[in-house]
Amino acid sequence: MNKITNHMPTEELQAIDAAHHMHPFTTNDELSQKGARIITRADGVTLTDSEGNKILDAMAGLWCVNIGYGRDELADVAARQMRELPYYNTFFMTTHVPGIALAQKLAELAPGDLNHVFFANGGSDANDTNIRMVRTYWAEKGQPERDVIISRWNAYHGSTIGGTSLGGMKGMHGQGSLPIPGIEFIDQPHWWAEGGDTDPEEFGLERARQLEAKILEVGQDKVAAFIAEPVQGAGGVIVAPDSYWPEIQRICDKYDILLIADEVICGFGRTGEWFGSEYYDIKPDIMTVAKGLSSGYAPIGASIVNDKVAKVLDACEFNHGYTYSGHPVACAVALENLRIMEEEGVVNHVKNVAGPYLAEKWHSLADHPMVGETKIVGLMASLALVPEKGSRAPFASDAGTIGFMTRERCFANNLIMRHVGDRMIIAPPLVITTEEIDVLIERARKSLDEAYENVKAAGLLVAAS
Ligand code: PXG
Repeated sequence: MNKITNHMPTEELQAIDAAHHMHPFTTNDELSQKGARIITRADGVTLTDSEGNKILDAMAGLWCVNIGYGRDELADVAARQMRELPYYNTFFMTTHVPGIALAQKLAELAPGDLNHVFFANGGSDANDTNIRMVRTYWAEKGQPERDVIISRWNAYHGSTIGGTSLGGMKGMHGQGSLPIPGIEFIDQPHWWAEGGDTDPEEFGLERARQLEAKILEVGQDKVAAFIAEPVQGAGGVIVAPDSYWPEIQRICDKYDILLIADEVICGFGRTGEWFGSEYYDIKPDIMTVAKGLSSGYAPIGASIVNDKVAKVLDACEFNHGYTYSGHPVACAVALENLRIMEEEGVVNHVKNVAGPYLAEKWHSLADHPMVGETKIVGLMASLALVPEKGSRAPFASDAGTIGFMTRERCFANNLIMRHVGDRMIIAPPLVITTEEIDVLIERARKSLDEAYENVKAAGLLVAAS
């Protein structure tokens, strides 16, 4: 068998990929017809594909390459750690230096008394850990019937059985007989799509109070926890009205419900604060982290737990763990990533430089004839595509048709901007410069213009009645 290299012709690589590689969230038969785009290298915010195209990655991979591609320091640390101690576990009364150091660093960075770290391999399995943690917490406190976790429709919490169950994506629940028992859902605070005639702040309160209603419906003595992303990422960068989070916090406090903040996307600077919980001034009992923890250079996730919950869990044997919980190489890489973020002031760059600059440019797209609202928090942003300026009516076509057409123009213009339904989203590397933001916006506008022409030509610029 020939060795597969970057130098093989694209079609050959695509054919082998199609024959053997099953892609996530993909209709693989369709992909094999089209051929996957092959990314061969990357540097800073720029990807290079097998045809030599230079693409601005405004999604930071999958919301994770926060310090940008091509940082040799991380490669060096990984190589050094692999030579010194490539693997040892943290079960059975052992530990190792990278695990100790990263746990301490996370306790220092995380707000309040979130001082205890349980490692996982990514966000999905960290959320599985959280399900077992909160249920074990209540069981240990003598309330084992307190096992219901409340989540939100259109949330994303991962792809494992637990992550999918916690997530509110109905298309995912349909595959695999999910959710598991004991998960309940309330509506998302998505004013643009679901707010009707209500004032946004009133709507935010109404959606938060659904949590209270759900607790009372299920019974306070049955509810273990509420889980939510500070800003819904994969759901379409949905930013809740300002009234929402304070009310959620009030309700969690009032009913003594554990609050799990899923910071897999919002954590590590994405919002311009270290954590989305700080941006919204919420006080979670557990935070889920992954992605930006290592800037995607190594797979790692964690549950960061406060003193109250850790005190109970530490007193029992928590029969849970992954072979690679606290993998030394992933821990070493994450530590180096955090060191660079601190040394280079990356969070400050998001808050005071790149964030405000992108916000101004992003909002300027609102004058486009096919753009409804524009939303941005830190360096995560979304815009609603609309058939009729000045109205929140969706397109008559199947949801996602126009978003997909727009994304295709972005691809053609060497910009990775994603669509969720008919909403376009970006989350670029946090180190993006103002010059690179100019290029991003220029390509986004060009792609919107071209998509608009295509949509008109196809007779699809029609609102649903
Ligand atoms: N929680 C949140 C909030 C996430 O965004 C996960 C958990 C799961 O993490 P892992 O590391 O197990 O994937 C995520 C992941 C997309 C997309 O298309 C988003 C994610 C993953 C894959 C695709 O937006 N988020």
